Amino acid sequence: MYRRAAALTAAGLAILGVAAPVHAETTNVGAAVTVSVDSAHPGGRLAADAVGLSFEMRELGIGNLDPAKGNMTQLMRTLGPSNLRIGGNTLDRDTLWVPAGQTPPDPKPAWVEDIVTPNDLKRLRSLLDATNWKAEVGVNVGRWDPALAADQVRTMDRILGKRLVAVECGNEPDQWEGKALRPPGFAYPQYHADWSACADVVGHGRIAGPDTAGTSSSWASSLAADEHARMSMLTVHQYASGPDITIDRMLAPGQITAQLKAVSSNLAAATANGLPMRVDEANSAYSGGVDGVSNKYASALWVIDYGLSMAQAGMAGVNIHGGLGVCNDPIWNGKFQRYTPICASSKAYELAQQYKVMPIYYGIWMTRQLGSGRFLPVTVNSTNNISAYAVKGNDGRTRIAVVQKDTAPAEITLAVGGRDRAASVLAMTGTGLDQEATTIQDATVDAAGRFHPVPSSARVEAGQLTLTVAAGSAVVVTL
Ligand code: BDP
Repeated sequence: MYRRAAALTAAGLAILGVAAPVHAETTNVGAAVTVSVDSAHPGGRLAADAVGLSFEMRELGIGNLDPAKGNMTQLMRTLGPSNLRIGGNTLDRDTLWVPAGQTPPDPKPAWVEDIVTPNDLKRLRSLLDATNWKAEVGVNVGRWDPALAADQVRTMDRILGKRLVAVECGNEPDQWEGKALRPPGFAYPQYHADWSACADVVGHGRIAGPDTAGTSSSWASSLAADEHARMSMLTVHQYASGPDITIDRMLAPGQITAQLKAVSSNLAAATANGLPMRVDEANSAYSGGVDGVSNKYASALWVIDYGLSMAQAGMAGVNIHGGLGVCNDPIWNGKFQRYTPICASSKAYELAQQYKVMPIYYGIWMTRQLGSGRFLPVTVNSTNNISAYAVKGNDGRTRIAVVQKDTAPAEITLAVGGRDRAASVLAMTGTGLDQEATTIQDATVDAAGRFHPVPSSARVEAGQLTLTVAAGSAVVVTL
């Protein structure tokens, strides 16, 4: 397994542009890399909520996402306002909606594991208000009950109000047949009929779907063509790979290209039908993630590339999926969610909703530092495994992210043009791609969920800024 070749100094990098001495660790710096930013041709938008979170419906049913407890509120504030999607397998398989004033059936149907009530939505509303996030919430269509669905939607409108950006009609319908939620032969026409029944209840203009497990599923492009007038967003799910993923494969240059290719047909269908699109459930590996990969530092590098590449390709956003159980333990029904950005270090902490963050959380945080604006074309002049993104912010600042996945540090010159000016730099580093330790500017998220890494200063001179970027690291430069 690859290890970072050189330890970092406190600042995390040497800013050669201000004639800082090249420190010892940079002596094995590889070939020079130039990243050229074309400020004259702004392209597609980076939305402020482009990289959000996704959780299972069960988290509502078991009392999680509670702003009155623990540090979830602060962990969401630390990321900054975004999109919280609530659905997943537990939506259709396990979750029963129980209307206000009613008690759960006794005995409960055998399939019911979790019960969601209006009180759970009130708690969610408080969390969304406290953090300034918005939510997409699912309705159980796998086990369809029109009266319950209508009550849930009315209640969501009343309680979540403007915080509800979209309703999902069921999770991963393309797997319902395999999960025995539908009879053999369940195909798009049958699904379309089920979806229409849900849409009749939800109402027009704010349905996100179809939330297919198949990233390239034709059900998504068919639904966009058939139902765009009743939809607000096209959604599919995407995991970088399955249980066979390795760090090397996750960070290989072809990985993101393959993920972009997998969404391309549905993204084109969304665009052709005037719908924005989100990958509203995403992570490194389905079936709960892979120990040693999904829960290690390498995942933080992958998610920066993933989130920014998807947005640059025209996706409205992605939601990184997780579960609020004990880190690296089975979370529900014996299933792991090793890819989770947020989890508890013990059962006691889980119950107190006092969480720690995993490496991928830091990667999400880095993507969030690019803010909102328009992507600028970037050319990376190198054969190294380095990627770069630039955004002209709505605030006028230019922000550049560089993800350095090589095994040696690199001297990277950012050719940004323009007058001499100050810049600031945030560097994310780890002790090894296969280790958990992750820091940004040597800082970590504290127990309260607060995070205030202090940027390094740098300077653009003669249109250029040169950084020595550690092996296996990422930087965000703000001009
Ligand atoms: C997705 C499901 C989600 C699971 C995930 C996984 O929507 O509930 O947690 O797979 O397999 O398909 O980890």
